[in-house]
Amino acid sequence: MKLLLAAFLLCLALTLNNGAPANPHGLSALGNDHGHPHGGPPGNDHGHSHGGPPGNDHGHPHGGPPGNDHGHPHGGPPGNDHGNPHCPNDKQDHHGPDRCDGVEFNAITPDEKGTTLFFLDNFMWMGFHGPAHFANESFEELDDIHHIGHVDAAFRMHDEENADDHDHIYFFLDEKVFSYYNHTMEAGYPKNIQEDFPGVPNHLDAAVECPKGECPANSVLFFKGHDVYTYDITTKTVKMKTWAHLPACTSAFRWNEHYYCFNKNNFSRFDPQTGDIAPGNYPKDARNYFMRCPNFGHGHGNKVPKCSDIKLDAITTDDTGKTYAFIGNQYLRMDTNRDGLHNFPITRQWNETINGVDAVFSYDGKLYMIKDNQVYIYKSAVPYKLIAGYPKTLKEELGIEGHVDAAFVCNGEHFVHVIQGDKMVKIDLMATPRAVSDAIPLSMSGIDAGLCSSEGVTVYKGSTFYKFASPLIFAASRMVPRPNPITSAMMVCED
Ligand SMILES: [Ca+2]
Ligand SMILES: [Ca+2]
Repeated sequence: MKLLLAAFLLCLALTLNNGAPANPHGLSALGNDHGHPHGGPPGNDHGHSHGGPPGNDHGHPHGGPPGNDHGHPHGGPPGNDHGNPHCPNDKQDHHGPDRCDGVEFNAITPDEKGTTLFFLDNFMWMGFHGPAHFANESFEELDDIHHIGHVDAAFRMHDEENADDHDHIYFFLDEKVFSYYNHTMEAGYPKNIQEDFPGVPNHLDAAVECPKGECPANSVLFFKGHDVYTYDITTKTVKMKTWAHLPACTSAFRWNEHYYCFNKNNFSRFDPQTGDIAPGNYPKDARNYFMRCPNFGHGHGNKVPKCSDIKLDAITTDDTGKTYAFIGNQYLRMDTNRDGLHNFPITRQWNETINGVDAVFSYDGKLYMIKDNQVYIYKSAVPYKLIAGYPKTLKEELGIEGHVDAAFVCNGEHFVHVIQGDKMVKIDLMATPRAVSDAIPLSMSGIDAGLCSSEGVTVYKGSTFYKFASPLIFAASRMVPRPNPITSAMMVCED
């Protein structure tokens, strides 16, 4: 009896581990997505050499799925995500397929909560690790109504102006389209594809959303062989192109603003406007990145940093609402938690800042990056382009000298607050020449980064942050408030 109980507890522990997001191996400066997967999404690879062996884009080994999309805390051993054959009640006992065998998915899409769904025949995986389930346990009508047994293509609608459709998951089966929200099918579905998406063919191979900013307009890319139908959601018009240079996508997936075309068990990162494959050694085996498989993934043994070891260099929110944190030669988009956090080399977006940054602020559609005594100004649009004539010196551009710890501009203001040691100076960005209008002694020093938003000022110091209602209150504060710890919900780190 005692033995049985012990066996049960062991199974329970293993099951819990299996349920945790993938993780473990790699990580990088900013860490991994909530602790988990490591290292690397397949994104990074531009062929730059920032050190490290091939395949390693951060100078760290990585590998592993791009992050945790469940928002679970992570943990769990690297490797085997298919459960434990010794546990009688393990969910995978229905003998579903094993994605570590090297499968060709039928479709891949995030759901409305940011969990990535992988479809194969009538099975579905939720997240980057864990067992397969029957797809009709989650999307009942796909099978009950249609009895087709597989999904041709799927995507998550991005249409913020249309709340009735935004974040809905669309599935394509033969000539039909299904729309789901929160795993519930919308009234009126399924429809014929042409009824909902005029000009888009039946029997699709793959589909992926492409929001405005990444495509010229909010769009969906539909793939059929090498033909790509770019469907404009607003005008309901289609443009067809043939991308013979890209493998025929049997599923397509947008993750952290990057686009992945899957073919067999491999994937290639591509440009959604041209179909050009990103630099790097594509195609790559999905098992090294998008799932946790024994003997796959790089960098086994590498650790996600502890949140208590995190130290930001800079943070800013640009005019489009994207929040970037910078650590070393890496950056992290902090407003994309829902779909998993992941860090990338800074040079991927800002070519010239190869040695990292000291402070970054956003003003008037531009990103100002300060490193040593240089100021780099980029237009805030992807791809970020250095404005001609930059970098310039701090003295020339802002009228100041010395090391800059942090800098921020509050919404709608034309003053930048620059923190240098234990003082904060205010500079009018509309004045020529630029000159310090105010220098205020601060009650705290050693600040690493600062951000101003509608919620006030947040300053980061080591692994903690402090909030103040406004720059004035921050400047006037004679008492250092209680620090808040940086957590794995904000950064790629382990609590
Ligand atoms: Ca497909
Ligand atoms: Ca700094």
